[in-house]
Amino acid sequence: MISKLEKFKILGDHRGQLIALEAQREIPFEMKRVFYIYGTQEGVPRGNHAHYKTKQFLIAVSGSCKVTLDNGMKKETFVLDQPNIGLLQDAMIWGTMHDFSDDCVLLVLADQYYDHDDYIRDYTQFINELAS
Ligand code: T46
Repeated sequence: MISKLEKFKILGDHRGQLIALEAQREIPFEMKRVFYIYGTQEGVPRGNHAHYKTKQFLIAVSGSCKVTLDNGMKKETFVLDQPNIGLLQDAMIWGTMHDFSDDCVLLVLADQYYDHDDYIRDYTQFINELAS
């Protein structure tokens, strides 16, 4: 199994819903960076890369999208369609985010600061790195 969907507790009451995510509890690492993707174009995927070191936790806090993870041997596609569901993308896992709904806001929590050199953007290089 490359990863699995994690379900968070919803702390709701008559005023609405609230979800709390804490480092080393719901999120299996210390967070250093948060970014979010929205206003995506129909049929245009994002990602298509792996990271040497960075672990990421992905949550569609609005709308839905799919995430395909690939460990070089097999691929699994996950549907993120509820704000109380998250998915870990570990280091050295190729990830592609696709099939975004118009209203999708994809929140990403990461354990590393942004580093251009942490990216593997070429799939053949990714496979070679796994083998080395
Ligand atoms: C991922 C998917 C879901 C920064 O300056 N800081 C950042 O933290 C990030 C993530 C990006 N950028 C800059 C780098 C590019 O000039 O923002 C621009 C777009 O980034 P990128 O082409 O990497 O966007 P995506 O959607 O292909 O990938 C991003 C993340 O990089 C990636 O880790 O999983 O979102």
